[in-house]
Amino acid sequence: MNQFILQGRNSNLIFKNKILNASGCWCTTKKELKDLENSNCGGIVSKSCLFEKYEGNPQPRIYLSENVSLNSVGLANEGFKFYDSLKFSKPYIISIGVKDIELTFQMLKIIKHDFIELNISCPNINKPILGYDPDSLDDFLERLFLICDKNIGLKLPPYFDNSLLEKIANIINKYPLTYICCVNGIPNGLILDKNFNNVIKPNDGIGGIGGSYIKPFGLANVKKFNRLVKCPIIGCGGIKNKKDIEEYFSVGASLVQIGTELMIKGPKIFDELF
Ligand code: RRO
Repeated sequence: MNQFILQGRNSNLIFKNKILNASGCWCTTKKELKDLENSNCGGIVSKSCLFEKYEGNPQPRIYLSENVSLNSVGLANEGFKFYDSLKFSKPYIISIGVKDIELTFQMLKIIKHDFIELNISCPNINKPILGYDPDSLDDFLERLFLICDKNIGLKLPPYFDNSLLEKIANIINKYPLTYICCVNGIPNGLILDKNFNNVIKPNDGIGGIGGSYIKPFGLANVKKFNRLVKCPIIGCGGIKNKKDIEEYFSVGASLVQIGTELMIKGPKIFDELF
C-alpha cells in the first residue's frame, strides 16, 4: 500500500501515493495545477504565493539541464486568494512565501485552507533567508503558533553546517509543526554557457540550484533531521527516478517532492515514478 496519512492538528491529508510536485514546479497557474490534478501525483503543492499577485523576475529566469537547474523566478505568483479559492480531488497544500513577516501573518489570518507550507528558504528574494537565522525563526514560530491553528509545514533550505542544522531541529521540536520539507534549492549558484554568458537574466545570473547535483545534500539533510525531529519529513532535491525516491525513503522521508525533473518532463513524469 503506497498510501500515506499526514496527520494534522485537527484534520488529516490522505495521499494515495507518496509523490508530490515541489512547490514552484508546474503549480503557478490554474492550468498547471489542473494538470497535476489529472496526473498520477499523490498530492499538489502550490507555487509559493505572496499577499498580492506578482510577475516575478525578468525572463529567462529558469535554466534546465539533465543534471542541474538554476532559477531566479523571484516568487512570481497569482496572489494567495487565488490559490485559496481552488479545490482539487487530491490533497492540496498551499505554499506561502515568507518574504514579509507581517504580511505572512495577515495571510494566515485570512486564508481558509487548512494545510500550509511556509517557504522560509527562497533563494531569490534578496533578503536574509529566514531558515538560516535560528533566532528570527524561533521568534516567528512562537508568534505564529499563538495565533494560528492551521497545519503548518516548513520548506527548509539545505544546511551545510551541523551546529546550525541542530539548532534548527531544536526549534522545530518546540512547535506543533505538521511536517518539514528538505530541501529547497541551494542558493547563490551560477551557471555559464559555452561563451561564458549567464544562462538566466535576473540577479547577475545567480540563483537557486536544483537537480541531480543537489541530491546528496537533500539526502543528508533528511537523514540528519530524521534523527533529530519528531514530525514527518518530505524529501526533495534531485529526484529523477524510483531509485532516488527509495533512497529518500531509506533515510527517513515519508513523502517526496519532484522539482527539476517535473519541469523537464511535465506531469507525465509521475507515471514513471509511482
Ligand atoms: O520563486 C523563486 O525564485 C523560487 C522560490 Br520562491 C523558491 O523557494 N525556490 C526557488 O528555487 N525559486
